[in-house]
Amino acid sequence: MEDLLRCVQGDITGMEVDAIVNAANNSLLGGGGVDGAIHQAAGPGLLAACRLLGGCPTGEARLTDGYLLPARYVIHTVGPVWQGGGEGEPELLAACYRNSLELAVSRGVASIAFPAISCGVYGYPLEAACILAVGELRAWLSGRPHGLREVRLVAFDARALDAYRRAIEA
Ligand code: AR6
Repeated sequence: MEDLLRCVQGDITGMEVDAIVNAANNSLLGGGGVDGAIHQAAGPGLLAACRLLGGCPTGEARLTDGYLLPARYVIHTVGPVWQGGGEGEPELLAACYRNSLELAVSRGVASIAFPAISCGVYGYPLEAACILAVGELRAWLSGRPHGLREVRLVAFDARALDAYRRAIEA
């Protein structure tokens, strides 16, 4: 099971996996950060598909095709805005990981890449988010049959890669 979960540093938009996860906002109509990069790389077809979805509540996930991306699918999830940790942020972030995996597996996805959801503009503390992501993913993967062969945690910089490495090795 440990072989399934790995971390890499890079740009998620170029990754050759079945699905990449987008750290979106409630409108699903694009934004900055990884969301902006994914929309830019996927082309206008992605925004047109997102418009039909009618938004997404925090903690939930929605699926579209990947359009011009190497990935077949984009799974859009909405992480919590960090407000100090007492507003249900850990539970909502955990739900993002679980709901994204459930949606992926329902479409037969075998490889999936996650960005550090909520760790940019939304301000979730990086170390805590990486520990939560690894714990939630491990628990989910060990709890059911799923068909996944790779779950990739994508760090955009060296600091995030270190945080993922520490969380995976802990
Ligand atoms: N590949 C991988 N990771 C990336 C990339 C990339 N191309 N670009 C940024 N990251 P953020 P959030 C990392 O702010 O905190 C958007 O405007 C980045 O370094 O993209 O969930 C949405 O529309 C950070 O570690 O997402 C929402 O309004 C992580 O991705 C809001 O930002 C997430 O940073 C969501 O905020």
